[in-house]
Parts: sequence; C-alpha cells; structure tokens
Amino acid sequence: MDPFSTLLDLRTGALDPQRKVTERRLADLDGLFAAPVEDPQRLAYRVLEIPAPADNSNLLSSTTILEPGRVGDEYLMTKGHFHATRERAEIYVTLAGDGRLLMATEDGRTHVEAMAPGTVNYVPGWWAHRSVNVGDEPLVFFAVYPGDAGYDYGTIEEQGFPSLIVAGPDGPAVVPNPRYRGT
Ligand code: M6P
Ligand code: ZN
Repeated sequence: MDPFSTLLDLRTGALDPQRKVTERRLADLDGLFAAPVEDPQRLAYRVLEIPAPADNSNLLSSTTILEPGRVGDEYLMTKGHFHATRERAEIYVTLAGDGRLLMATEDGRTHVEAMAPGTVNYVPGWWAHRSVNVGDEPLVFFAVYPGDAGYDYGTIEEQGFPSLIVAGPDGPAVVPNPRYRGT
C-alpha cells in the first residue's frame, strides 16, 4: 500500500478525510448499565477510524468521542473489550474532556487511570479496556492498536467489569460491580 496522511483536529478529534464511522446509541449498550435506559436513541459515542489492513504488519487508529451523561449513577462509557488476540496492546491519547480508563484482567484485577487532555495511557496486552466520561463535556481520545488485535466483546457482555465507576457524593468513585460474573 502507499503512504497516506489524515488531519486530526486536536480539539474535536475529527478526522479529515473521515472514513469509517461507528455510532453507538444507548440501545447498543443494552444491559451494560444496572439502571434501565430511558432514551435508547440517545447517542453515546462515535468511533472515527483510519482504516488499514487488519494484520500484524499494520496499525489501526481511531478517534472516540464519548458524550457526557449518566444512566442511573453510572456515567456514559464505551462497551469495553478484550482484544481477540489477547496479548495485543493499545495506546490512548486524550484530546479533550475528563475521563477514566477502566481496565481489568480475566482473573478479576482492576486498574483505573485518569484521562485528561495530553494523557497518554498505555494498555498492555491481556487487559480489557473501557473509557468512562466523568465530566460535563465530550471525552475525546485517539487510540492506536495493532491491526490484528481484534475485538472480544462477548467476555465483557457475559461477565461485566469487576469494578464500576459511579457518581458518588464526592465525585467519581470506583466501586465493586455487584453484577460481575467473572472468576
Ligand atoms: C477506542 C479503541 C477502539 C474502540 C473504541 C470504542 O477508540 O479501543 O478500538 O472501538 O475505543 O470502544 P469499544 O469498541 O469497546 O466500544
Ligand atoms: Zn482495544
């Protein structure tokens, strides 16, 4: 393939040219939150991708724009996934907003990192990752990952994350997930 360039707006995360766009509405996150979703058509986040061949010679990258808001006491968040090829790592660069990067291993360990403009988060292989918008503005971050990382959403859909990030009296709080079904 030939080299190419994309313009990334460092404030909004917009890509020019914009190629593949995935929209997730609350209806697509059904069952993720403990509380019922009242507005299923509401936009939760958009993923703008820079396509490349999905093999281990290439890198995929994307902007995620995650809206602010809550369902019950849980903040809007991404579905979250393990990589189908478990050992594949990922880098997040936050451009805007206030977030938390919630990570978990399959044996139930949790790790949380802050996301703020300029933060570079390193997600090692074997760690599932979900971003959570704890602020009042869109959380915007750019991610880079190996082309053959792949997505395993099923494990998280079945087991959930061991921990949740909820709105507490003193702001965002990490609490055990009572619905966690992992080991
Ligand atoms: C980041 C990357 C993408 C991912 C997106 C949304 O941009 O990790 O690969 O698709 O976040 O997360 P999810 O796929 O879990 O909904
Ligand atoms: Zn990933």
